[in-house]
Amino acid sequence: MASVIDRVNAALPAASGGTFDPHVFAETGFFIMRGAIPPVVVQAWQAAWQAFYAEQLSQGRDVNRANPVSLTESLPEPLSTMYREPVFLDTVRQIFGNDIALYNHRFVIKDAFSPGKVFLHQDSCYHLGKLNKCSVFVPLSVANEENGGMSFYAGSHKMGYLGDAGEINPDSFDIQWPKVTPELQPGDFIVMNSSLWHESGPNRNGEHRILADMILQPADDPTGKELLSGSWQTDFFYSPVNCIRYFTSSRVLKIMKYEAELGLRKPSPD
Ligand SMILES: O=C(O)CCC(=O)C(=O)O
Ligand SMILES: [Fe+2]
Repeated sequence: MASVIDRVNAALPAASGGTFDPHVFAETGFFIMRGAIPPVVVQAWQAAWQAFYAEQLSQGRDVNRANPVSLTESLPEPLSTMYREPVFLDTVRQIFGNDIALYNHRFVIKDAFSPGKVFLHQDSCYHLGKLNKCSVFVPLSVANEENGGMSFYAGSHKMGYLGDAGEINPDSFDIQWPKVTPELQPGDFIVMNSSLWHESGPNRNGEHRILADMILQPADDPTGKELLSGSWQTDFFYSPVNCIRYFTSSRVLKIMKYEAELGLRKPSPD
C-alpha cells in the first residue's frame, strides 16, 4: 500500500488549477486556484489597497509586535468585505457544505515595516471554537520566494493539533512532509486547512508582498462573526477576542504572572 507521503506527492501536481478539487485538498491541505477572481474585482481591490497604503500606511504604521506581518489598521471598503466575493464561497462550499461563516478577515503584509520571515507554524492553536477552519489567502501583489511568499508543508494538516503554539521543528518527526513555495499572481488565491504547517522567508527584493487572509468555517461554530452562505447552525455565540479572560488560570496567565514577578511586565494585563 502507498504511504501517506506517496499519496500526498501523487496529489501535489493537481493542487493547482482553475477548478477546485476537494479530494486533492484533503490530501495536500492546500489548493491554489489560478486566475479565479474576476480581473475587474482584483483591480478594484488593488486600487483600494494602493490608495489606503499611500494615505494611511506608507509614512509609518502600528506594527503588531507579536506578529509583525498582521496589519492592525482597520481596512476601508471594499477591502474590509472581500470575503463576500462569490468565488471564495463557491470554493469553500465544497469543503464545508452550504452553511458558512466568517471567523476573521485581515491582511498579512511584508513591506519595509515588516519584511521579516514568519516561522513554521500551524494556525489552529491560535484559534477559538471548532478546529474545522480554513484560510483563504488572496494576493494583491505577486508573492514568491523573493518577496517573502508563503511555503506549505503538504499533508502536515493530517497530524492535527500538535499540543502547543509556536515554532514547529519539522526534524523532530520521523515523517517529512514535502515543502512547496508556489508563486502567486493577483487573481489567484489559496485555500489552506488551518492545521497545515506553513512559513515564509524574508522579503529580499523589497517588492511589497500583500495578502488578504480570510478565515472561514462551518456556520455551526459559535465563534462565527458573519454568516456568508446558507443559515446559522448555532443559536449561541461567543467572542474569540482576548481569550485569556475565559480562564481563571492558564499558561499565558502564568507567564504574565512570572514576568510581573521578575519586573518584566506591569502587574495588570497590558
Ligand atoms: O504572512 C505570512 O507569510 C504568514 C502569516 C501567517 O501565517 C500568520 O500570521 O498566521
Ligand atoms: Fe499562519
